[in-house]
Parts: sequence; structure tokens; C-alpha cells
Amino acid sequence: MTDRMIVPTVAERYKIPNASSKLNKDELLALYRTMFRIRTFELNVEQLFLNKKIPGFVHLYVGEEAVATGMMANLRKDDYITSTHRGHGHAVAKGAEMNRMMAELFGKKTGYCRGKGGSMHIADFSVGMLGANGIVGGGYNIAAGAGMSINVKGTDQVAVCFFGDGASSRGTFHEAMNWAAVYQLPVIFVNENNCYASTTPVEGCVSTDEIADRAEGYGIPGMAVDGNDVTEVYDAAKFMVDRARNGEGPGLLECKTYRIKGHFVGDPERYRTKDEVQKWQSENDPIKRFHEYLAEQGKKWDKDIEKIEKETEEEVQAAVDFAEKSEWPDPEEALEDLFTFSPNEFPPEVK
Ligand SMILES: Cc1ncc(C[n+]2csc(CCOP(=O)(O)OP(=O)(O)O)c2C)c(N)n1
Ligand SMILES: [Mg+2]
Repeated sequence: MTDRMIVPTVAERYKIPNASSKLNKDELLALYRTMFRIRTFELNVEQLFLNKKIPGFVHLYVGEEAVATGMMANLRKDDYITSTHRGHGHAVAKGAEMNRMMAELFGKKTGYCRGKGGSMHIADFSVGMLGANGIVGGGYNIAAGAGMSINVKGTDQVAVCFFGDGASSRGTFHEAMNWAAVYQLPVIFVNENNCYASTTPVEGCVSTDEIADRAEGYGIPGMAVDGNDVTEVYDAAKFMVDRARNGEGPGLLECKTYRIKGHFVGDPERYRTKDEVQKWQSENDPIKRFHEYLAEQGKKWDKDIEKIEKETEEEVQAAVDFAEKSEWPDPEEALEDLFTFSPNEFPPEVK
């Protein structure tokens, strides 16, 4: 394991319940399934992009699956998330439809944005996924706004804002954290510290030891966890989500992880060595680690895991077939969906 691993566990460090130790077989396997679904989706997208089936830009979430998985396992369908340019994992874990995601990546009419948005614009309000975002740091104020709406409505929903280590130095980060803290909004800011912002290592743009340390400046709890250990993320996420749901306000959760693939598909990756990537891949792969963790616990579920993997491969292949077979948008539709309606023009189903 690498020196980025955190020992002792998050439960011991922060004196919070070790909730993951109470998960039953179905719940544990559900974590495995979600991580594997994200990984399989992403590896297929990579190949499809290289085979020129997918246009534009794609930023893959390979290696970071434990973050979205551990976090989303604590959320309900009616909770909100805001995502990033590296958003496929968030969307899959929050319950977005793979068919519509894949079709969107292909630029097809059946996609989430009718093929006009691509990877960085996937959103599905029906499952609380408020959108990927091409603007680094663009999700903070949307999440804070969602948190504000929850307070106004008086519901017990929460909003989760995912953002990168590079994004943590945007001004909007501080505005939203302060706003959420002042109004005690049910917002959890989840930092995916994957060691790089494009080509810049995290040390090049973050002055504190941990991004989680910044929480102190706003008087809210901050925790740094091993983001490649889905049980650690689960425990910390549960703590943060439960307190936000109980009206105890926002929190900042830093998940230390690593981007196994390039910043985007096609990245020449001159800013890091192959050895570094290889080390993370072989010693700290979140999916492999969770598999090992289950085995160490005496949970001999290899048959169940094989079944999950087979079903997932089929699910992703079905999404690819759906995208392949779907129609292209008509050129005449190019200018549709660009502007919202004025309130008087809302169609009846939106009113
Ligand atoms: C406001 C803004 N500035 C710069 C960019 C270009 N850009 C895209 S991704 C990225 C790096 C983001 O790094 P990080 O927040 O760590 O996320 P990661 O890519 O590592 O997931 C940059 C600078 C952008 N999209 N938006
Ligand atoms: Mg980063």
C-alpha cells in the first residue's frame, strides 16, 4: 500500500461509528457492484473514444470509484448532488440511466441532452443529479443553493458537492463554504483529491497539509479519509450525511485518491512517471482492495462477485448497443433546448 493510506481508520481517528462493519451481505455487494459498474462503464468509454465512436472530451473516473460509491450509498434518491467534468461515476452511482448516458456520449438523440451536451453536461434531476460541469468549481454554489432550497422547504434532504483538489482553490469554494456554514445548510462538500489538477500536483496549489483543514476556517467539521477504501468513505460519509440530515449543518470531506488514467483520454501524461501510476494501480486499486477486504473478513463471495461482474458487463454492452442503434439528432433541432422559458411560457408539465 502507498504512503497516502491513512492509518488508523477514519472511525478511530475521528471517533465516529464504524458503520460499514454493520453492513450486511447485500449492502456490501451493492458497494462492489456500484464500483464495478463505474469501472466497466469507464473502460468501455475509453475504448469507444479511442475508436472514434465518442466525440469531444472525456475525463475518466477510473481509480476514484470508492468515493462516489461510499458517498452515494448514504444518499436517498431525493438527495441532490452536483458533479464535475469527471462526472460519469457520480451519475452512475446516483442512479442515472446508463443507456441515456452512453447515448449522450455518442451524441445521439436518446441521450440525456438529446446528444447536444456530451460528457460534461449529463444531468438527471429525477434522481437528484443536478449536473456535471465543464466549469471547474462550478458546482459549489449550485449545491449551496440546493441546500438553501432544502432549508426553505423544511425537508430532511441533503446536497452533496463533489469537487477536485484543483477546484478547491477556486474562489467559489470559499463563498459556498461560508454561505453553507453561516446558514447551517445541509451540504456536504466532498473533495476528490486525486493528486493532480490536470498537470499540476496538489502540492503546487494547496498550502495546507490537508484540504480538509480548510473546514476549520468556517467552523464546520473537516475529515480526510482514504478515498480508495470504500468502507472509510462510507463511514465518514454516513457521519456527515446523518448530521446534515439532522439539521446540524455542512461538512467537508476530503477523499484521498488517485487518477489512474490521464486527465482526459489522450493525455500524454508528461507530469508523472509510469512507475507512480503502476504503483497506485497494483497496490491501491479500490476495487481490488475491497475484494481483498471481503476475503480477509472471511466473506467467500466469489461466486456472487462473478455474477455481479457478468451482469455488469452485459449491462454496459447493452448501453453501448443502445447508443449505437439510436438516431442522430436532426440538424433542425440544433437551436432547440438552448433557452429556458419565461415563467408565463412554462409548459403545463413544468408548472
Ligand atoms: C474555471 C475553469 N478553469 C480551468 C478549466 C480547465 N480545467 C479543466 S479540468 C482542470 C483541472 C481540474 O483539476 P481538479 O479540480 O483537481 O479535478 P480533476 O481533473 O483532478 O478531477 C482544469 C484546470 C476549467 N474547465 N474551468
Ligand atoms: Mg484533481
